[in-house]
Amino acid sequence: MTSMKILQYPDERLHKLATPVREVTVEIQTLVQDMTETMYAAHGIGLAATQVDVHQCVIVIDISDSRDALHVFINPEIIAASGESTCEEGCLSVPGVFEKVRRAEYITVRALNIDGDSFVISAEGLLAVCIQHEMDHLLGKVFVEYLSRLKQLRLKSKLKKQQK
Ligand code: K1U
Ligand code: ZN
Repeated sequence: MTSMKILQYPDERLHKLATPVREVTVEIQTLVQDMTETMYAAHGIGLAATQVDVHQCVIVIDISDSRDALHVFINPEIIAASGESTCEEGCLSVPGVFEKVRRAEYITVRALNIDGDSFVISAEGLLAVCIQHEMDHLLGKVFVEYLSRLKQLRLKSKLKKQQK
């Protein structure tokens, strides 16, 4: 089993922009497997490649209690979005911090699966929230950046002290 190291906010590498995957190779499939194992080992419901310092557009998500309903999104694109909902979010890169974030309620996403085939999925609820949260990671954005400047500053200094 390969568990990868998850970058911790405010690590600058969390702000790198991920590049699209050109071809779903064996290396990408191995990355998906390692990310999945890392997400399960950390008890998360999602993980973006950015969080393991790989800056390619790859996401894994499993919101099921049984941990057997894996979604893999390679080069995800939101092709439709509607509504608004606010949900409390957490992040494996910002442990112990939970904050409400407003996002689209319904989304439709196009992506490649682990075999490199294109698929489209409509999502709502926690799955929609998680996809948007992970897609933000690919853009170098961490959910705490939705908070006020003051809250972000306080959080950064608290986490920097904890990491020393
Ligand atoms: O670090 C991550 O990107 C994964 C993150 C995904 C996420 C959780 C909740 C809302 C949006 C995105 C986590 O898995 S955080 C840990 C967790 O298991 C969890 C936290 C809050 C609610 C449900 C699960
Ligand atoms: Zn996160």
